[in-house]
Amino acid sequence: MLDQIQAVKTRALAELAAIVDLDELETWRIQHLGKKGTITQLLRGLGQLSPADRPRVGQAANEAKQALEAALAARREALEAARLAQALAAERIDVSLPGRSPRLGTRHLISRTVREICDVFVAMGFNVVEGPEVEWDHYNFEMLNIPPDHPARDMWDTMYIGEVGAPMLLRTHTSPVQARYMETHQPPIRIVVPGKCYRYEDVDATHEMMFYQIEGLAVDTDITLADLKGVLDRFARALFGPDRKTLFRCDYFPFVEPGVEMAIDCHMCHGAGCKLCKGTGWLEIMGAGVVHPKVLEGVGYDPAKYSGFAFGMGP
Ligand code: 2NM
Repeated sequence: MLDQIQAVKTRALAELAAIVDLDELETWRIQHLGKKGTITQLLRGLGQLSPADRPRVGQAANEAKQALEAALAARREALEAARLAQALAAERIDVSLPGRSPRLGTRHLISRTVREICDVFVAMGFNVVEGPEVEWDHYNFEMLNIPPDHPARDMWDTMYIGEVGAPMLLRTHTSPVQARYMETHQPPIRIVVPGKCYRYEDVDATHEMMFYQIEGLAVDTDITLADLKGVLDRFARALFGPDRKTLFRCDYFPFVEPGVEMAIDCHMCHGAGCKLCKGTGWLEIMGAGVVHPKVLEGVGYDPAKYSGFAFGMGP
């Protein structure tokens, strides 16, 4: 019996020495020290011994049990320490590593063009002004010399959104902002007005119901068509290159008199005529004109004292 105890102890300790993880360790514990474990079985067998042998064998069995328990505790401590060390090594974070840089977007092509155009006018002393996209018919049309039954209303396919005491709409151009600005400011005025505009359109690859416009307005004493031509010619050369030629032809807009369209010489064929300029050598880039005296009167300016020019283009 003593030999048997010694053999169980030796084998158990040898097995223990080979154990490298905590799950195996638990299996080992159940196998030797559990309810049906080897040592437990030996202790149970003591009852069958003679009273003379029992104390000596009992003591040996208890010593073996304590030796295994002590060895188990030591092994568990060592394995837990090893597991912690491994986890610390694996989860180690180098806080000195550079961060992953976020993917940056870019400014939209239209936004960039709007800014570029506004910057040219800002350099000539204009201020950038913005206003509401939902407007009264009053500011979008009536203040701009376009009364309710005026045939020029056909020029814009207007999206009316209802009546709130008076008809409301989505602005068809940014001109109502100029009207509002003139109502609340006195000349001299130099402003550019970028923003979204809305017209009822058949949507296709090149037409949307929402589009951008940039309009401009200068009002002062002694403003003439020559000022319009000088400023817009300077603008065209700043945006499209110093060699650009400009051409002004008659056009009609109800809020100006005279009205003009401005063209630049085609950058593809340099005026020779090509597909882009439809053989004309010129590209129309904006409408403009001398502000109609009725518009000036409507905002409370004396047309005998003040005059102005205005223009509008799509970015
Ligand atoms: C254009 C063409 C011609 C224009 C006129 C005004 C205002 F409010 F001063 F009367 N703002 N914008 C104007 C004139 C706009 O766009 C093609």
